[in-house]
Amino acid sequence: MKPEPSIYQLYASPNTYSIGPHLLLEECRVPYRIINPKLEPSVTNETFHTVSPHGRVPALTMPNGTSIIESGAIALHLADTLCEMQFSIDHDSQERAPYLQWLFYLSSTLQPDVMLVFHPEYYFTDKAQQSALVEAARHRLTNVWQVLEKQYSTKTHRSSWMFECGPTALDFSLATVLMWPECFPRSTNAYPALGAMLSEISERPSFKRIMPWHQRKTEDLPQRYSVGM
Ligand SMILES: N[C@@H](CCC(=O)N[C@@H](CS)C(=O)NCC(=O)O)C(=O)O
Repeated sequence: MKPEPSIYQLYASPNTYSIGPHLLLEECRVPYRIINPKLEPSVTNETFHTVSPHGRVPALTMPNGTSIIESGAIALHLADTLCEMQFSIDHDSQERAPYLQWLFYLSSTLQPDVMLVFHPEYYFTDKAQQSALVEAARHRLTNVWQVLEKQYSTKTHRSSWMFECGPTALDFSLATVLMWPECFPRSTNAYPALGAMLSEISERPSFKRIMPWHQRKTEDLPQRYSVGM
């Protein structure tokens, strides 16, 4: 089926990197539709693979028909263009550069080792080699979590968010990974500032609305249609 380009359409699967962009669509209260594609390589879905060349989620098709992939880019774009920058940092703010830095840090420094923790089979068929790779990746994540914990615990303002202006695409993107205990070499209690940010996000109506689907407690897709659809 060809997707209708008249509203935001997020290709998403439960409990994946789709959560950050999904939260932002909910927060911004724009009409959107979730498409849950089959991710198995054996399933051919021409439309999905045109939008997402590697067949991965998330991918976003916008009302003007343009599509983008990469959770960080989708979150940044949604935060910049929707809700009057409510979940972004202004281009002329001194905090814009650190905001971009940390968004890229999540994609370029945190994500590669997260992927290794979940998918050692992409690299080795041998189980012992897979375990060693997971162990090594988790060990490398120790440093990353320490850096992020330090950043969230030593800021000069008192809120749980990275930036004083309130929650941004950065917090929503990071919260996704904070919900995956597999990525933590030690108990998540060792990261109280990150935990405080996650618990604040989990109080938000957007989180409560979408997470039952991501946690596979319901089959009902949390999505919002435009009036009359
Ligand atoms: N760098 C991409 C990673 C996307 C990604 O790997 N998504 C996973 C789910 S979290 C996926 O679709 N896996 C299916 C596959 O690789 O076939 C992003 O941040 O969006």
